[in-house]
Amino acid sequence: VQVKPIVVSTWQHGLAANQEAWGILVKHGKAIDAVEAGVRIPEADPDVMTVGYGGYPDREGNVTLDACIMDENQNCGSVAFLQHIKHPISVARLVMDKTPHVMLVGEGALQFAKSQGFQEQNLLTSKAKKAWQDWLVESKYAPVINIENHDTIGMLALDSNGDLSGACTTSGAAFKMSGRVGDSPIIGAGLYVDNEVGAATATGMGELMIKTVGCHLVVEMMRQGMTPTQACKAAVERIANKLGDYKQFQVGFLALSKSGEYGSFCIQPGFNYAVTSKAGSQLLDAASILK
Ligand code: SD4
Repeated sequence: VQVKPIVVSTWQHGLAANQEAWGILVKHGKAIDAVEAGVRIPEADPDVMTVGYGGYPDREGNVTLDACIMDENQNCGSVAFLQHIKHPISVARLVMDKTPHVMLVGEGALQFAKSQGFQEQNLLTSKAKKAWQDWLVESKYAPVINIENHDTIGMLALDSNGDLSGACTTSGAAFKMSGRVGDSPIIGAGLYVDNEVGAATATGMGELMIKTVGCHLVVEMMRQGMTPTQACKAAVERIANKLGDYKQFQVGFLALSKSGEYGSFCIQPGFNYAVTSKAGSQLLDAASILK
């Protein structure tokens, strides 16, 4: 059975994002173009409160965005702590395509975006502002993350040429400390692609993915012969065994192999992911440690 092209992405909002990516893949477009176009859908959607426009702000009320992208040649681009720009993934793409660097952050990332023609805009919707004001009533300044607020989109695609790429974009943990950067813009933590082996992306409490370089770990486990599901499970177990009381947290990994096999694993039940191929689209529940 010919599995390629295929695209997978995290959470329910992945369905609409995959649809956009699929429009490119089905016309024999490149995986890198598909993943960029795909994740722009939730970035622009004000009802997706954890990515791009409409994302929850930090505890000062500022929406700060993290994103990265990686192609089949190990090229990558990333932005972190970027404000006022609706499509951080496209800025990350231009960091990859047009600069000698991998990461730009904060004011420098914003200046670069503006130099490339991106317009500054207010990303804080009234709905997100209200949620922040509600949070402020009890504001606890401990860096604790609600599992409900972990809805980053990570997308992985295998194109008809057999090439893999990935993209990841988020407004990060809701009501995070100002300046906090999660795993999503960190190559190897929130996203990793190796065109010989496979690709992985992550969602959940980013600090845990950074501490384990989680997505790189998943890809390297696949290199050693694990299936995508086995590799995701091994990475989740690494986190669970080493990093404290895992029952308090959610992390989920999603992986796609060079042959088009996909799999996922998480700590808490409730993480789902979207798969789109010639067979159609479906939303699947990830297997979890806790039941
Ligand atoms: C972060 N991993 O900033 C992101 C949040 C997330 O689904 O995944 N949300 O830690």
